[in-house]
Amino acid sequence: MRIGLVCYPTYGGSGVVATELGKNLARRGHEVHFIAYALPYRLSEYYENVFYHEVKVLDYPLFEYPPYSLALASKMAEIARYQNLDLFHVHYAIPHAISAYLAKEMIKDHHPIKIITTLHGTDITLVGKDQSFLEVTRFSIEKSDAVTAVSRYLRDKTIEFFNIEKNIDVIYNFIEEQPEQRKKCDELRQRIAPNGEKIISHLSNFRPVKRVEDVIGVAYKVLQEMPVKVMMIGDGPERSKAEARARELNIAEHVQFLGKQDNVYLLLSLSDVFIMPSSLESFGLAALEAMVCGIPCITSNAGGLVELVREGISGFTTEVGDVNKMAEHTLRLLKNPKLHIKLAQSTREYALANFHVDQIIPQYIELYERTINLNQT
Ligand code: GMT
Repeated sequence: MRIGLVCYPTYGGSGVVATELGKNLARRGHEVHFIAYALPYRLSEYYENVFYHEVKVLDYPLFEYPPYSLALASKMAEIARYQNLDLFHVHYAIPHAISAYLAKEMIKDHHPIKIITTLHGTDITLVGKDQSFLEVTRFSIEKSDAVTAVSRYLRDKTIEFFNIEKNIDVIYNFIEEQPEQRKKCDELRQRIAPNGEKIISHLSNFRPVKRVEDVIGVAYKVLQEMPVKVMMIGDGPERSKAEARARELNIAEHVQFLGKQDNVYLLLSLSDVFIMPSSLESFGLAALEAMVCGIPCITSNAGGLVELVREGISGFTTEVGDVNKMAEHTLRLLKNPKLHIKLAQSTREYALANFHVDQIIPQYIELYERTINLNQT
């Protein structure tokens, strides 16, 4: 198949899923054309069967808001025609699904093409639900030839918010087995925790939904009982507040804000516990990435996280904002090596058994084939 993949190319779960999906499809012999405003950040090398098409928006003084959606639609139509695409697979509904619809309409007489939209979370739960985007989100979902959501939670919320009758397939986020990083880890671990402290980590884009201050709250409570080091990986609008909170609590010397990092698997592999206290999470890819490194996760029970974290097997969940309980679970794991070893193993096994790339990619391929064979609507 020849597939046009559209995504946000910067740091963020939806872009990571789209990029890894594209690379895996290409490895299986499909031709993949990424269409985005910048090179997706996990696509920096050459991959056979993978092509990248950059969307440029004309900068003209009249445009207070340069119309990216239109430039994208135009590029999508061009690539579909000249690269003979079979389908568009757009990640994150806004504005990608409506640009896809426009592109499809533009070329339908000479190059009919199908649209698959994958909903990732905030495109529905925050942005798409906003009055300013509600109608266009509903319309673009209805007009997609197939729609997927990354959890049952997200599927159900989408149907409820938008009163949608169309079928939405649930296809979970996926991971690949990570090579053993022990040697590199030992050296780096020594630098981060020179006195043999345990390491707690968090990885996100530091948006308000991530509740990064709760991670600092957990660290504070844990530090009352034992020495730990905390790695805060990523960057975003809430970072300064979290840094200030760590200073206020007088724990700044134990908390390192590492900013955006490329090799997240290496950093996650160093940790003993991963914390994700989000107020909303349609799936929680970062937690899955920690799991495959054998790191037990303490997360909130928001949204799709309960479909990912299996109590006592891959970690523990708590109510959103229950910092005390999160600290309790963290301490229990950090103070009990037997329990920690058991969970580290079951976490990894559970992640690989349920979310391995070889299980998930065929679900997308099957959906592509089914959608391409649908009668033209
Ligand atoms: O988590 C973010 O803020 C980034 C966001 C995105 O769209 O890039 O992530 C969403 O998609 C990921 C991949 O499907 C999911 O694993 C995340 O749970 C989801 N984030 C939220 O729902 C907040």
